[in-house]
Amino acid sequence: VRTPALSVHPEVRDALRQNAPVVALESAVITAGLPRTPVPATATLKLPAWNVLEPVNLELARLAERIVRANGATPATVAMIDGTLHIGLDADHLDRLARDESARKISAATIAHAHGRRWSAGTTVAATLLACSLPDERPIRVFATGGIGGVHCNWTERPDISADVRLLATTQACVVCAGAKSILDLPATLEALEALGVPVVGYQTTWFPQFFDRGEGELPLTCSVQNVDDLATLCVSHWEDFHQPSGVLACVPIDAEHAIDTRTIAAAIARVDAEALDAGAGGADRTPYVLKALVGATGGRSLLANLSLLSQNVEIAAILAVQMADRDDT
Ligand code: PSU
Ligand code: MN
Repeated sequence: VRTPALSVHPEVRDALRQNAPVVALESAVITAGLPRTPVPATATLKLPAWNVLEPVNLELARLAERIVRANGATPATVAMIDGTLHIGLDADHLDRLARDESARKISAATIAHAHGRRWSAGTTVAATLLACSLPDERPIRVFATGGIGGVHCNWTERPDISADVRLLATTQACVVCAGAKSILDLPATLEALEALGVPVVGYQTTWFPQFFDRGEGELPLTCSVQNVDDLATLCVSHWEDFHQPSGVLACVPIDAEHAIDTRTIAAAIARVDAEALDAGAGGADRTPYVLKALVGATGGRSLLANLSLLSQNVEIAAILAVQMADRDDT
């Protein structure tokens, strides 16, 4: 029997059919972005119903779904389970994926191969965006993540550009993030997005947020909105008025309390990134390696920052999805 390529969770399917709000969630953060172990220090974040005894990656995945629901939308966590691309996971899938040491990371270029091999894997922003367009009912228009992939540093010597950029250019979805990941060439990433027609919109900021850092005074943005209502208006105009095939990148700066000044971690980031390449962790393995090493190098602060910005982005994405669904009714 052939493994089905796609499985849309009945709850997600119903929500899509009824034009009810749905938020897509990526899962590379579950399989490769966060510790697969409990971390007692995460208790200080006082996240709702957070269980410090459970692995951080699993708790974050559960928390993201709770936040989406609490705001009146349906979560659609995307992941590959035994070769089938799932849009919406049940509790058992989520549990298995988070605990699976052999789970991989898949992007646009590797998804069909992983399907053929019946692998389980977390999906990057690229692969999750791909999934957003697949349901027969209607596409998913809102998606929350931590940071997107982009153009890596030293791209002139060693080109490394995430497929996230290409899928952002070709998918009509609003990706709510805290900027691009901290190890990238951010000016080059912004230029690539501009060239491809992806609006980069600051949420209550005129600066490009830099993941751990709020980015104030660094890279100016031409587009900014003060509230979710204006963000929804911009998205709808981008797609409906101007028929743009591209996504919208909504950038929410990390909260000031958990922000880490780029200058204090730039050296650590450069060091662990060089280490990653020396250790042969190139390609898709590069981010997971760097993020893990960075938690050690910052005494755990980068982990708290990551969890804080993720939950914030998910909340804004859920509110956005609800607003966009309300407009569809009219
Ligand atoms: N940013 C982070 N942590 C991550 C990622 C981004 O701070 O784990 C993941 C996202 O899933 C993103 C992916 O889509 O890394 C990009 O990977 P690559 O550069 O291999 O395309
Ligand atoms: Mn890459």
